Amino acid sequence: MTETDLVEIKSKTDRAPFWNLWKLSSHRGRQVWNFSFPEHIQTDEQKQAFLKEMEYAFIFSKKENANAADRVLREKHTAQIPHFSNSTAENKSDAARTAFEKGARFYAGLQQTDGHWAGDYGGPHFLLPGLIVVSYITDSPLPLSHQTLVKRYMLNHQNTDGGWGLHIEDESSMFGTVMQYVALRILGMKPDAPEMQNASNWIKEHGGAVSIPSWGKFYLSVLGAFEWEGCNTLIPELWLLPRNWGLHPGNYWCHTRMVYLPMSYCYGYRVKGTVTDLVREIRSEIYCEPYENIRWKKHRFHVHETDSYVKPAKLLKGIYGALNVYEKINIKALRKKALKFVWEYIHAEDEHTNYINIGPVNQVINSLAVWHQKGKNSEEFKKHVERWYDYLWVAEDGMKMNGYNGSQLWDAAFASQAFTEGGADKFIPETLQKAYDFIDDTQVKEEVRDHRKFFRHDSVGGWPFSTSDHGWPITDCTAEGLSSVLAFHEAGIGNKVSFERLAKAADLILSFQNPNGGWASYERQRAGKWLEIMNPAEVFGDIMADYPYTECSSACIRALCEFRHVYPDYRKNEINQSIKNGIRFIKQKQLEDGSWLGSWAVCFTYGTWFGLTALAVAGEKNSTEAQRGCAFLLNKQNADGSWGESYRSSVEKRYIAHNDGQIINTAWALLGLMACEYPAPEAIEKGIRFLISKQESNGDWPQQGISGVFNFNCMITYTSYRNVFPLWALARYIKTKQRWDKNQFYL
Ligand code: LAN
Repeated sequence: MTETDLVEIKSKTDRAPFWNLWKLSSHRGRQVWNFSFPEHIQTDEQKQAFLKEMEYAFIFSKKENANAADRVLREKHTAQIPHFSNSTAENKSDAARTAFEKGARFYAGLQQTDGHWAGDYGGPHFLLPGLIVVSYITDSPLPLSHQTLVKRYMLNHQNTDGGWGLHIEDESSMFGTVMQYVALRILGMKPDAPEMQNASNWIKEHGGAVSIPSWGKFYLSVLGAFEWEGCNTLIPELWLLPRNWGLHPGNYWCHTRMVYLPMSYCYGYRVKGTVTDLVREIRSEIYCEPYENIRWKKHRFHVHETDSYVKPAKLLKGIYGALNVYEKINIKALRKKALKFVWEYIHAEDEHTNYINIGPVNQVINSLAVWHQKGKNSEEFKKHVERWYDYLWVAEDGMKMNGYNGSQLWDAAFASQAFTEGGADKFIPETLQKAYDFIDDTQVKEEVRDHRKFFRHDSVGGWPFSTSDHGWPITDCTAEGLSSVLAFHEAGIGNKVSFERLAKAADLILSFQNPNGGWASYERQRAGKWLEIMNPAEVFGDIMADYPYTECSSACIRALCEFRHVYPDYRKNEINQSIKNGIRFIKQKQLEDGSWLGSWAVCFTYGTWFGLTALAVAGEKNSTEAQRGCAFLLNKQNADGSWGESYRSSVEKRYIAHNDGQIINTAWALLGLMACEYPAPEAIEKGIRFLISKQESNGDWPQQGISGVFNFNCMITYTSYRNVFPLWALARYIKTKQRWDKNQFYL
């Protein structure tokens, strides 16, 4: 099908009736998309024909912009929102106020009945195929309605060269391409379909799937389309090392730990699905030579250059060499003991998180381990499968797998702070009350069982990134949760979160701090940077340990400052000292040019907003560091008042401008400048004018480039950022302008 054919079909199909058959249910943050056929569709043939038609309603062109705008949800929920043209008010604060109110009302329209904001959290291309592979091995296919949209999503995101990247904006890579190819075959695409031909040409022209990175080798091995022999060992015995050895997996970053866990299970048992006819066909389609002739061992370290972000250290090769030898002689009793512990741990993580698991990768691989251990009909496996649906998201580009079970708490906390700062309680009080209730409900209230045994930091008092059922607390999510509750209380909204619970949050934040003053993401840093030489995942950077980050540290410092402001006597000396050490860390992380590198969003505007915010709340607005940070930002402003960074900034760790001004980067830069009360009214007003000019008539903002990132190389969608951050910047501008009008400049 050519591009013009697609456009024609698109305009012929009225999408809304199809989109509306997908309904999102929300309960305490749990988001699940449900589909039902219209009543008149009864027979299997009718259903199949109907799904074919539905697929057309999800055709999406990534040519101009690979980022969908979350329209399936948004159009349904905001259909009633009136459209107004942008304010042409002469008075700048009136224009900003109108834009804020319009934007806040729009965003309020998206709030779910349980108080949270649901949204697209897709982006990576290696998650969904992993699920499809596991659903195939375990003979637990998704419903046909879901399969149709999954297939459509993958086809929509195919690059013109026939491949797929690590994420939606990326150039084609072996990992992305082979994984989508295999998933599409499982979903029924025939190898002679033009899309599949293009994909297999890409794979073959690049030397075949033998050079897929290690995580791809893993998925193909369990499927039976790669041999375990071609994988470096995922030795389960590491779990038996003495706990205080750096190499013990209990010291790894929790995401790496929790992915390695079920991977080591599958490796230990050499889990492999039935080699079906389809698997045999796939074997013959993704390699350049006959499957039987492949010398697997040779390919253990073979990674195509398109995929090689982190080159394996020589030492790693040496260590693997030794471990691979051990693998031949592995001591049975030790292996048995290690696998017993691994299984116990998998089960504990399942229980701790109500089968959601910490993330999308271990959710799926745990499912496989549970299927292997307990069988398809076990309660445990069924509970796993139920949670697959918590990760699936429907947007106008089809069905994707979210990078987490959602960003519920995170989005609610930011929205609440933007709303309270702008005084939105005056016109949407119920929205704020419901957000408060959601945040109240989401705070962790109980410790998980055996948390020390399973290497968990304390949880009580913390906030997770998503839902209370998920429950892993995070440093900065705890901080944003605390800050938002304090902001609500100051605005006179809600009173259910008691002083004791706020103090517990502050306690937890204190306990998360590292000796160097900084905060990592989920835990204190447990291993040094040296552990990166053990990084076996070639596509991700800084994955082995949890390092202190500017963003996490800034959020914690701010929450502690705000807490101290309301409760000055609680653990006074410790909090003062903690803030001081935190600020020292923030200053240390500042780069030569005055900026801060962002690790969890794109990129220097994000990091610098956090760096500046920490300094500002700790009373260092006029420090040289703050001045240098602000000067950096001013230096990067575009002529139209905007800021804009390409995702390549994160990958290359240097400022790379986007072709267009980006709403989200602009908002972050403005928030940073205004947090420091930087006396640059013209620059700030120009930025604000840019934000207002981009606002759509219903109060939404357009979805531009992808804005989230992890491990520096993989991008992830934050659909809420385009609403929440401009709103927050407008709110702050309204206050700033009032000060300026009274001639109250900081300097
Ligand atoms: C997230 C999402 C939230 C994010 C913030 C809270 C925004 C950040 O400030 C700290 C780091 C954190 C918690 C974070 C870490 C990495 C995650 C968990 C993700 C980006 C969501 C998905 C990603 C996870 C690692 C994806 C699975 C891939 C692997 C390499 C395991």
